[in-house]
Amino acid sequence: NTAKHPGRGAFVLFEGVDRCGKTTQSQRLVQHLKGKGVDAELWRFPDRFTAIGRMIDSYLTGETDTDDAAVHLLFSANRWEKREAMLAALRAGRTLIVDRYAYSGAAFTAAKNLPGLDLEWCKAPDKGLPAPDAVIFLAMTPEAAALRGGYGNERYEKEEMQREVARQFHLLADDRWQTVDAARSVEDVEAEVRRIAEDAVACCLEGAPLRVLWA
Ligand code: 2DT
Repeated sequence: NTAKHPGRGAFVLFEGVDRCGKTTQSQRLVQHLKGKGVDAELWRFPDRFTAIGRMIDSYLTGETDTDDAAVHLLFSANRWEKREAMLAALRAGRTLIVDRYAYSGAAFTAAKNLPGLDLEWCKAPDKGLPAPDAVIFLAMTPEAAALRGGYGNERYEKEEMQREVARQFHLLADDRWQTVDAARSVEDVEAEVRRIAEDAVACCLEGAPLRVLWA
């Protein structure tokens, strides 16, 4: 009985290297879904507006230097502190379109190639967080991304780092992962994004269970 059990919202995640179009596509997707009557909301990680998020922001802008392991755990804690609100929104039937999450968390730290901080170590603190129903990986080479107006001034916005991040992302691809060629027009990418998101919304309405990372 759909009236009594309206189903839950979907958790649709965008991942990809810097400048691949995540922010544009996630914003457009929310507008599109709303236009179709879906209760949809845009979230992004890091959420720089919590106390933990302000520490992360100050690290990213270069204002402070933080130990790599410690800052990795801050990024993870920044997801854990949003977990209850995320679960409540999904249960209330709200679809969350999320710009970066634990896949960025693992890929960026692992990309530093530091002793002890391998991909398994990087994934560990996020184990048990709500898992996305679909990961839309906007695939683009760091070279092509760099041509899109260049990188900004934040800590990780360098081509060499982005190349290593892309390599780590490929190691993280799982059964939720859908690769979308992002080196096309905004409209072409958007058409594919809409199809993936609408599928996820439909599955969740029908009661697809919410999973946890990294299962
Ligand atoms: P934005 O440019 O999207 O605000 O990202 N990052 C992100 C990590 O290193 N770990 C994480 O867990 C997350 C979510 C990616 C800011 C930068 O922070 C990186 C780019």
